[in-house]
Amino acid sequence: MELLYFAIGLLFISNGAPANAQIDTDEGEPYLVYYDINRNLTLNCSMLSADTTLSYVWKKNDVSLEQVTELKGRYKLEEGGAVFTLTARANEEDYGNYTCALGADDRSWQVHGRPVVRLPDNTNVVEGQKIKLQCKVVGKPYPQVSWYYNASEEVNVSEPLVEGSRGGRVHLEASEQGVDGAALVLDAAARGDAGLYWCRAGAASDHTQLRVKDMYAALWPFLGICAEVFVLCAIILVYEKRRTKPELDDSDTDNHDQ
Ligand SMILES: *[C@@H]1O[C@H](CO)[C@@H](O)[C@H](O)[C@H]1NC(C)=O
Ligand SMILES: *[C@@H]1O[C@H](CO)[C@@H](O)[C@H](O)[C@H]1NC(C)=O
Ligand SMILES: *[C@@H]1O[C@H](CO)[C@@H](O)[C@H](O)[C@H]1NC(C)=O
Ligand SMILES: *[C@@H]1O[C@H](CO)[C@@H](O)[C@H](O)[C@H]1NC(C)=O
Ligand SMILES: CC(=O)N[C@H]1CO[C@H](CO)[C@@H](O)[C@@H]1O
Repeated sequence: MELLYFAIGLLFISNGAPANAQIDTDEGEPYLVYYDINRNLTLNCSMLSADTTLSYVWKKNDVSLEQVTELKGRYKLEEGGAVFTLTARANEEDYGNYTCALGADDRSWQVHGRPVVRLPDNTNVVEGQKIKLQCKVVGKPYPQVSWYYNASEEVNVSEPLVEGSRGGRVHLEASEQGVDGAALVLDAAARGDAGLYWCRAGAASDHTQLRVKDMYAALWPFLGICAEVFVLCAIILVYEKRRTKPELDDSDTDNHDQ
């Protein structure tokens, strides 16, 4: 069943279609529907009924729509109550279980926000230091986040990164926003750790290019300045010596004169 949901989900993703669920299921299982955050959400419950006195009863998470505070003034029911449409942009909190019933017939949707993930384009770390990559996830319920690594753009194969990878230097933690496994900590970065780090959630993925800087990279300009100062001091010293020597000779002769 999970696989079927996933397949339906993929169907929506590949079509880029708005979440207008109109597939029929016999078992009364909920449809898994993805909506895009900041876009529309429409659910079509249109059913045929001989009894014209019946009306559609809609619920979100078993609560009548009128009583759902986060939906107040943000939706409309059309076509005799059969079609639910958000009149405002869908937000992250619009996910949940939606049901509609017409007499004894009912339909249900498991509505999920389509996941979007974000990583910074570039990440730098000094060799030997620890780095934490934060994968920002949008779309509830938050999906399972996984991490992969490619050594470079040209390498097709990717290495899955899990807790304990890289000889125990990789740790997966909850991110700042509280999504499990959405933060990757890499201890004691080595030069060979450079490459592409991918964060994936459902069909969404993003990557960051990790650069590992030479431990002495920051030190070189400083050493350069030190060397410069040293050479300058040496020149001044030599010059001073040359200049003071005759002066000393002068004073010596002066002393002799006195
Ligand atoms: C979203 O809804 C608005 C207003 O109801 C409509 O103009 C727009 O075409 C809809 N977009 C999609 C992708 O369905
Ligand atoms: C809802 O479904 C019915 C029956 O399939 C169809 O006639 C109607 O156009 C649909 N409405 C929307 C808004 O998709
Ligand atoms: C929606 O229903 C599923 C089972 O069908 C359940 O696991 C999930 O917790 C429900 N979600 C909410 C927000 O109630
Ligand atoms: C990488 O994958 C692309 C398309 O999937 C293929 O064209 C290319 O030959 C592959 N490169 C290597 C080195 O396997
Ligand atoms: C070139 C490239 O990006 N290769 C792979 C890197 O890892 C991702 C995520 O696993 C793959 O989708 C890419 O094919």
